[in-house]
Formats: sequence, C-alpha cells, structure tokens
Amino acid sequence: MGFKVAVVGATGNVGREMLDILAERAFPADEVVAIASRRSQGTEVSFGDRTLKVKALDTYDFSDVDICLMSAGGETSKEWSPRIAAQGAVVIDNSSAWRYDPDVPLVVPEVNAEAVRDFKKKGIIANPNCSTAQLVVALKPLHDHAKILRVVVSTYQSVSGAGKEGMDELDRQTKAIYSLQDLQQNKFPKRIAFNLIPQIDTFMEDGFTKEEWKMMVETKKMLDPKIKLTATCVRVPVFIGHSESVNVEFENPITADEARDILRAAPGVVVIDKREPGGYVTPHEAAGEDATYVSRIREDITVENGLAFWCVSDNLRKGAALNAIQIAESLVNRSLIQAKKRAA
Ligand code: A2P
Ligand code: 11C
Repeated sequence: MGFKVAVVGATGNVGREMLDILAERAFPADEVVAIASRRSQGTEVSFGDRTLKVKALDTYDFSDVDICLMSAGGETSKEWSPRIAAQGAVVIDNSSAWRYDPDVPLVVPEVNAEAVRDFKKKGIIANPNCSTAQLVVALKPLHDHAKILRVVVSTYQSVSGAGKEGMDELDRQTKAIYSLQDLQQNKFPKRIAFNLIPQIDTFMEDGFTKEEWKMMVETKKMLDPKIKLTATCVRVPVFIGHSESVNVEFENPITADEARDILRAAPGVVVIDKREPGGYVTPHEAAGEDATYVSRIREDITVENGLAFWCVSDNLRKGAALNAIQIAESLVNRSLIQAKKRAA
C-alpha cells in the first residue's frame, strides 16, 4: 500500500513544484491531496497529467494522511504543523518556523540524511532555507576532505524565493517600465526590475538580515557548529535560480583540482568549470534542474588554505520542493514510516 501525501500551499511556487516533483519521481503515493487557503478552495492545480481540486486547510481532516509537505509560510506552519503531526502525519515543513527547534531535525539528505530518524520528537522535519540548501550540498564534501573553518558567501537570489507575489512584482515592474507606466512596489522594499536589493527578510539588531542569519545558523546545525559563516544576501531581477559567490577557508590544504574531483564525485553536485567564456552555470540554465552546479573553482591565495567558487541551483527545487521530497524518500527508504490503514 502506498502513502497518502498532502501538499499544503499547493497553489504557491513551492507547492506546485512539490506536486510536479512527486509526479516526476513517481513517489510511492496512492493519493495526493492539494491544500491551500480558503481563497483557493475548488480551484485546480496540476499533478502529473491530472488535475487536483484544491481543498481548504482549515476544514481538512488529516487523520488518514501519512506525509504532509508544508509550504504555506511560517505563520501557517506554526499554527498547523503541530496539529497535523498530532493527527499522525509526518510534517516536512519548508518554512523557517521549526528549523531552529532542537527537537526538529533540519535535513539536506546529501549532508545529514540520518537526522531524519529524530522526527518522532515533534513529528516535524524542517527543510532549510533555499540559499543554505545549495550551499551545504557543495560544502559538505569539501568539509569532509579538508575541514572548513570559515565561509564568506554573497548571494544573488531570484524573486521566486519571495513567493509568487515576488515573481509577479518583477513581471509587472518590467512591463511597466517598457510601457512607461507608474511602477507599483508592494513586495520588495525597492524597485527590483533592472535593479538589485541588498536586503532579504528583515533586519536584525546587529545589522545582518534574517536571511543572512539563517544561512549561518542552518549551516552550523546541519554541517558543523564550529564553522564560522558570514553572508550578504542580495535579491536580483532573476525569476528562478539562486547564485552564490563562496570563499572558504580550510584547516587543511586543498587544491582547486582536488576540490573539482571531490565535487564531481559528490551527490547532488554537478561541476561545470571550464576556464573560458561561458564555461560556468548561470541561474537560467539551473532553473528546472535538480543539481547544485559548481563553477569557477579556484584557489584563494589571500588565506593559507582557501578556495573560491560559484554555486547555482533552482531555489524552488533543491532549495525547497525537491529537498522536501528527498526527505520523504529518506524516511521511506529507511522504513521509518508506514502507510496508515485506510478504508479501500
Ligand atoms: P493561497 O494561494 O490560497 O493563498 P507562495 O509562497 O508562492 O506565495 O505561496 C504560498 C502558499 O501558501 C499558497 O499556496 C497559499 O495559498 C498558501 N497559504 C498562505 N496562507 C495560507 C493559510 N492561512 N492557509 C492555507 N494556505 C495558505
Ligand atoms: C528568499 N530564501 O529567497 C528566501 C525564501 O526561510 O524559507 C525562503 C525563506 C525561508 O527570499
């Protein structure tokens, strides 16, 4: 018997991607349910070659659901994830609501798949922030080889990270500029069309933004609490695909050639690194793909054992939906969950 899987936030950027990926990877589900807010009740979303009618979260009975993939924002998750878990479904949550709770595993399967075993404490597993997910996929094999001491990362994050409203705002502003109409600004703090914005999420007291803080705290939780990480997160006028410029300082020596070989053999990573015009990956090429692409690998001679590289991934896939489904697959492959008995 297969699983019953609910996707909460099914009308959103990540939720739609979750439905696509469940279908693409033939996840062992007997039934998939699309759930969103009351506003979307009765509308239709695609699931493979079928369509699903969207159900409203506040009236849905989760008692026969096995796995709930949540991507409906932090506030909804804070309220609903524990209630859904209490009905016996494992919640895999894409928001930041539960990531920093010591009783909730935060998982990128290429990095710490075994941590899924701890899901029983709260019935919730957290998916990391998109910019952290792709970073740790690239850092993990390098850390295993030469032990990372410090990371400096600057991000170039697409508007889809801010949800469907973020994509709509870039689209609308771009069209308004070409048709000489007034620009409306709702989602981002400054104009995003033909611009970039060095602020993602809110400011914290120390001057870093919450997005930058998330990268630091999540990397420590998944990879190694001793790693020092500092980030600058920037929104760019790209629809899909987050890019990162990364400088890493190691305890032990590592050459660019060694790093290239290590990354080529690493799960989830594809190295495209020709030192010629165009010999690297851009977000346009990463969109719709599963891999974390690493390019521009070179030694950073300003520190004793240093590397610099460029890293790009589809933020809606590895950064969110794909990672969540890989977590579900990790539970299934380890026989950590069984399908509930349901009436035939
Ligand atoms: P809806 O479309 O009904 O508002 P995105 O991150 O792309 O903006 O998408 C957010 C997703 O979360 C959407 O599917 C949205 O549904 C859903 N959502 C937002 N608030 C709630 C809520 N209170 N209850 C259920 N789903 C919600
Ligand atoms: C962005 N990384 O690009 C954010 C989106 O903590 O899950 C994801 C926020 C989060 O805006």
